[in-house]
Amino acid sequence: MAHVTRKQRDEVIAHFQYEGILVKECPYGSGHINDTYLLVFDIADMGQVKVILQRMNTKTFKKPIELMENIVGVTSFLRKKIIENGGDPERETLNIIPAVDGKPYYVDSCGDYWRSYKFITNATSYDQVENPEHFYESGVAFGKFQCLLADYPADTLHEIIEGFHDTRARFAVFKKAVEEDVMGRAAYVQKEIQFVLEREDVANYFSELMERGEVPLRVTHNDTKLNNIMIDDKTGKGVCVIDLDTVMPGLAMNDFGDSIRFGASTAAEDEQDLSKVSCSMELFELYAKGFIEGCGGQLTKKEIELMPMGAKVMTYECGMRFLTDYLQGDIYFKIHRENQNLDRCRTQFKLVEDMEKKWYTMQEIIKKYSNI
Ligand code: ADP
Ligand code: GN1
Ligand code: MG
Repeated sequence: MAHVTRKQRDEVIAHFQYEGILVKECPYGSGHINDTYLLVFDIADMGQVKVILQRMNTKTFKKPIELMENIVGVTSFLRKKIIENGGDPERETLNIIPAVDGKPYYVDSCGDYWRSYKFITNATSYDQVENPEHFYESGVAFGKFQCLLADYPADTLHEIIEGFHDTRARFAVFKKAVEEDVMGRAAYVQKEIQFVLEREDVANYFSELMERGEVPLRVTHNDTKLNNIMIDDKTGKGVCVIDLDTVMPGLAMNDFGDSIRFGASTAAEDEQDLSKVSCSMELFELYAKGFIEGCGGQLTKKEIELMPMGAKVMTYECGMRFLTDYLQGDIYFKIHRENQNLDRCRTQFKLVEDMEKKWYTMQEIIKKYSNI
């Protein structure tokens, strides 16, 4: 998408229901998809108030109006439940700030779609685990999120990205990207390509189980990385699950697995020194305990048993997506340096290999928690 200009941002800011004087504005966060800004307003009597402003990525989210319908639906549903449970709806779910015309988004004169949220204060989103307790708490919160949405009317949700975690379909897209090789990069990444091809069974695993009706579809988050949750600075608890773009019917094991892929890694997602990358069994166990507890008894025995597989499938899928994007010329995930998607792919494959080595341990850990 084209670079956001100053003039464009001024126009956008004037079209949301903001109060006070704008005193600060800067790019914010480390998401790979949307363009996120932090705005600070000075409001008489209230002091400084922060908000999040985002340009939605319409290359990724081709139906932004439907996307916002999903987010309005999910956040108002969560808001009701949070109030019923005596929680604070201003902090425990995203709060949309409407545009001046009352819509939950604004379309600017360039045709870009924007939305805005209240900033969740006194909380942090982490790119890597700094305190293991936070990771456990993020598991509890992502588990609870799924549990709260258990009776959400799934048929009212638009499928925002078709086949988002259909790993088998992503495998087919990957093979096509290798064949087309539009950037002439395939020759340099033969090892990585082979890594994917040798594991076609991993790509097919959940699709086959679903076809056999062995696991239920639930309303899931589908992008449960640690930086998509706000951890309360005081209590260390997961106060709010954010980045709701991909809330869709999905598999519990994938929500579990995507958190492991990102948070249980001992290194950053784009670490270049692969000797630093492994899947920590301590973090795996902490997260498993938190997630299973957070789900409050709703998971079936089979879903719990398949959690190690969720971790492997999500890590393999994500690595394959990074490699596909590298082959296609970095058109999906934002990059900040050359070969960043290739580096990201390599960390994922290192993690998959490490999980393969630790498979027995992962299964033993999950067994311990299968009766909570
Ligand atoms: P992306 O889809 O690009 O990952 P996110 O919605 O996750 O976009 O936002 C990017 C980052 O912005 C998050 O990781 C988080 O750090 C920050 N962020 C988003 N929404 C809020 C919010 N309501 N309050 C505080 N920080 C937020
Ligand atoms: C993207 O939006 P963000 O940065 O939280 C991606 C996820 C990937 C993740 C890899 C909509 O997440 O699927 O797992 O990058 N989101 C989308 O870090 O594709
Ligand atoms: Mg995000």
